Amino acid sequence: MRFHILTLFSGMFEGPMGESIMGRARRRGLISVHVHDIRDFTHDRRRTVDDYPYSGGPGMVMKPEPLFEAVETLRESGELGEASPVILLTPQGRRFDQRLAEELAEREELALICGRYEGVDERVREHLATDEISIGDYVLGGGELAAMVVMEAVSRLVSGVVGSAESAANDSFTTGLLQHPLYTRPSVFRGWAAPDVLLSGHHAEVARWQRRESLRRTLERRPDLLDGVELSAEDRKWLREMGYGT
Ligand code: 6GU
Repeated sequence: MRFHILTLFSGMFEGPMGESIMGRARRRGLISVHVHDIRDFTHDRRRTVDDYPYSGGPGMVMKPEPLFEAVETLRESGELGEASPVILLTPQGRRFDQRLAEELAEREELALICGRYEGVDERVREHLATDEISIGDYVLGGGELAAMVVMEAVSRLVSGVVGSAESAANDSFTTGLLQHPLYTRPSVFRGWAAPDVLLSGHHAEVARWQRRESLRRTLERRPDLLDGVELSAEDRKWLREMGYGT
């Protein structure tokens, strides 16, 4: 998976994209992150990337020319495929979730435009971006952190990036349920014992416990998610016992 980032703040990507999952995936050649400074696509002495809104009012608007030129330069040089999505990160975009991460992970390459200031000239949305994404209902100073969120969530779904296929498949949200509680050694910590079943070595019983606890946690914290989950007869029985649907 190749990511192209268009940003005014390249430095923001240096730390986070070099560590942990992303750093390891990059070193192993499973993903690559190419950060492009939008200012490099200006031509005036001041390297102007923003201007006043025609409508008046507060704040500045990102000018269209450097963004168009950046994307067109990448496309013409072959760095960015003609059909690769160009995603504008904006609070007005489609809400990012695991389903969208899975859709994006099927692509070979994504370009992410990080909006800054009060916004981006509308012609960028209309004629340059192919998609718009928001990472949630709150306001960030710009799209940089949102782009990193998208990149990390998508990268985890790229084959080989996360340790085992199983650990990605069992994620909260991939199953549609929140994850069950996890325990590690010591089996008793400050008098608080891990559930006996987990130490039993009885795999089928452990799997049933995990499923039941996933259901319990989802019911307690995110009952809205249960609507989208396929439930077995046993799942339904457990949920009834927990007071769901009664
Ligand atoms: Cl993508 N950008 C900004 N500026 N704020 C956001 C966002 C994006 N997603 C949620 N809030």
